[in-house]
Amino acid sequence: MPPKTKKGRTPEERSIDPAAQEIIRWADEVGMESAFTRAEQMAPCPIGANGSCCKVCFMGPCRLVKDGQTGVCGATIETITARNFARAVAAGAASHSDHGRDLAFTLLATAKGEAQGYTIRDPFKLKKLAEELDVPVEGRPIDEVGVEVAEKCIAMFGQQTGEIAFVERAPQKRKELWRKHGLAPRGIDREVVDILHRTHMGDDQDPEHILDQTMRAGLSDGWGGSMVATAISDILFGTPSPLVSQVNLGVLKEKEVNILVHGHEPTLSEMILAASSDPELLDYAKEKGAEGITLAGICCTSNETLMRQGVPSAGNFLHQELAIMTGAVDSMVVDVQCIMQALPKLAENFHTGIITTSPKVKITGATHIEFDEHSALDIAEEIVRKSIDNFPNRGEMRIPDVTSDVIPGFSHEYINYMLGGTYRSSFRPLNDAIMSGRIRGVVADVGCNNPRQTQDFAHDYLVRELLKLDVLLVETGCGAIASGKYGYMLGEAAMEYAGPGLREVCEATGMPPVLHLGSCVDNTRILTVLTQVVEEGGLGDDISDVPAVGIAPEWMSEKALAIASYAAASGVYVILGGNNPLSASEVVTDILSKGWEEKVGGKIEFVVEPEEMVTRILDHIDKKREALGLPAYEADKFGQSGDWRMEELELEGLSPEERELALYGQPAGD
Ligand code: BF8
Repeated sequence: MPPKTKKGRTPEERSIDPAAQEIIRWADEVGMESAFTRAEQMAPCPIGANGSCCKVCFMGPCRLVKDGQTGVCGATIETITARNFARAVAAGAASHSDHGRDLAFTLLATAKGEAQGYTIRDPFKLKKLAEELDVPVEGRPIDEVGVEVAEKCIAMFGQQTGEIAFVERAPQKRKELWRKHGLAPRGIDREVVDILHRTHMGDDQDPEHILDQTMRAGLSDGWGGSMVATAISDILFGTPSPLVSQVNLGVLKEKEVNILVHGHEPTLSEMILAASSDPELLDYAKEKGAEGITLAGICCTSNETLMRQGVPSAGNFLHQELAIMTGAVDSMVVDVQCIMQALPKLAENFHTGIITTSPKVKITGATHIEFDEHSALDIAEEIVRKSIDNFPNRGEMRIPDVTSDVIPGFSHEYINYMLGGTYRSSFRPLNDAIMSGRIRGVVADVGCNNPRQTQDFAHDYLVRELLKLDVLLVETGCGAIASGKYGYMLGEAAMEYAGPGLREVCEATGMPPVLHLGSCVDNTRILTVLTQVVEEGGLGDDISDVPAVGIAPEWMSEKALAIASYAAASGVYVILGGNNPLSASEVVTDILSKGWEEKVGGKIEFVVEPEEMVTRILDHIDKKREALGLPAYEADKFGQSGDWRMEELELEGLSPEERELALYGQPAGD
C-alpha cells in the first residue's frame, strides 16, 4: 500500500528546513493551503500508486485489485505495470530531451547572429563537440562551426536508424553490451514514439520486452537529449567552475525588487540576469522606491543560474509556494517543468505576478509573455520592468532570516582540472583514493522533494551518514539545493562532515566532499565522470564495475524515473525512495532489479527507509570493491595526516592562553 500522509502534520514533520517551517507555521495560522496540506487532504489512489490501473484504452479504465485478475482485453498485471512505468519514462525522457532540443535551436540562432543577447561563451567546448560530431573546425569562424554543430544536434533528435553519436562516449564494454541486447539508442523522438506505440492497446505485452525499450528510450535521453542540453548550455552560458553564492528563502530582499526564475531552462533566465543589472532599469527600480533588483531561482532554473553566474537560490521544489508566501516576490517567472498549477491562485493572496514564458506552458491565471530567442533581451527587459512596477504593490512581508553559503559549479571539466592542475588534469587522484580505500565509493544524490515525505529529511540524513563513512557525494537537482541549505556545499568548511579518509583526500586535492554538478539534465555529467573514472584505469572496465550508487530519496517526477532507467541501463545501482509504483507486480519489480542487473549490470530498487538505503548502498559499494580485488574498507585506517594534524603540530608546546590566541585570535574569555 502507498504511504498515506498524516493529516495536520506539524511544520517540523513537513520539512526539516527552518525557513520552510517558519512560513508553513504562518500559513497554518492564516489557513493558507500548500502542497504540504494538499498532500494531507488527498490520499494517494492505491490502485494508481502501485501501478495496477490501466487506462490505455476506453474499454476500461481497468483496476486490477485481485490476484489473477486481468483487464477487459486480458492484460495481466505484469503488462499493465510495465506499460505504466514505460510511459512515465517516455514522458520524463521527452521533457528532459526537449529542453536539449530547444537549446540546440538557441545555439543555431546564436551562431547565425539571430539570437538577441547570446554569444558563444565556451568556444573551446564547442570545438571539442564539433570534432566529436565530425564537423570540420580548422580555419573556420566559430559561428560557422556553431551552425553545423547545432544542425547535427537537432538532427540527432530525429535520427531514425543507427546509434546516436554520443553512444561513442560510453566505455567500450558498455557499448558492446548495449549492442548485444539491442539497447543502443536511436534518436529520442523515435525511442519515445516507439514506447507510446508499443504500449498502445493491443501491442507489446511481454513485460521484459516493454522494459527493454524503456531502457533504450532512457538511454536516448541520458546519452542523447540531456547530454545535448548539458553540452550546449555550457557552450552558450559557460562551463561551470566553482563560485560562491547563497541558498534559501533569506536570499529575498525586503528593500529590493525580487524576481524569481523557476523551472528548468537557462535561456531566458540568463537574459533576465543581464536585464536586472541594466543601469537604466536599476534607476527605474529606484524611482519606484526599491534599493535594487535581486534575481533568485527555484528548482533547476536556479541550479543553472546558480552554478554558472552565482545567482542565489531561493530553494528547491517545495519552496515554490513558500517563496510566494513571504510576500516579497514581485514576479515569479516560470519556464517549463515542476511548476505547480497552484501558483497563480496562491499569488492572488499577495501582489506577486506569475509570468509564464514558454510556448509550451500556459497556466490559467498567469500572465503569458512568450519567450523568443530572437528578441530575448527585449522580453527580459519587459519582464524586469513589469516586476519593478509591481514593487510598490507589496503588502506585509515575512522573509525568513535563513541562508546558507554554497560553492556550486563542479563540471567534469573542473573536477579533472581540480584533481590534476592545468597540465595534468586527470581523474587519477580520485581513482587512487577509491582504490586505497580512503574513499569507500561514490554516491550520486539527485532528484526532487515530495510533500508525502518530510522535505529534505532523506537527502540530509543520507548525505550526513554517507560522508561519515568516507563516501564521496555528487549531487544535482533539488537534492543539490537541499545539501546547499544544510551546509554540505561549503567546500573546505564541509570537511567537518567527512570521514577521516575522505577528508584526507579532499584536503590534499582541494576537492570538497560534496560536489554540486548542476541541474537534473546535468545527471549526464555523472555519466561522463563515471566513464572517465573507468577510462582512467584501476576500477574495472565498465561503469557497472565502479563502487558507485545513484539515489533519489524524495523523487516525485517522471523525469526521475527516466534518469533512473538510463543510469541503470548504464550499469548503475539506483535506489529510489518512497512508494514503489510497480509494487502491484512482483514480476516487474524483479525485472527492474534482478533482471536488469543480470542483463546490464545496473538495477532499480524502491526503498522507503533511509537507514535501509544506507545499508544497501554500502553493501553494494563493498561488493564492488571486493569484485575489483580492492582492500576492504576500514573506517580507522586513514586520517592520521591532514590539516588537523598540522594544526596540532603548530599548537604543540604552546600554553593554554597561547593556544586560544592561535586558534581564535583572542585570549579565552574575551
Ligand atoms: O528537474 S529534482 S523537483 S526541479 S524533477 Fe523537478 Fe525533481 Fe526538482 Fe529539476 Ni529534477
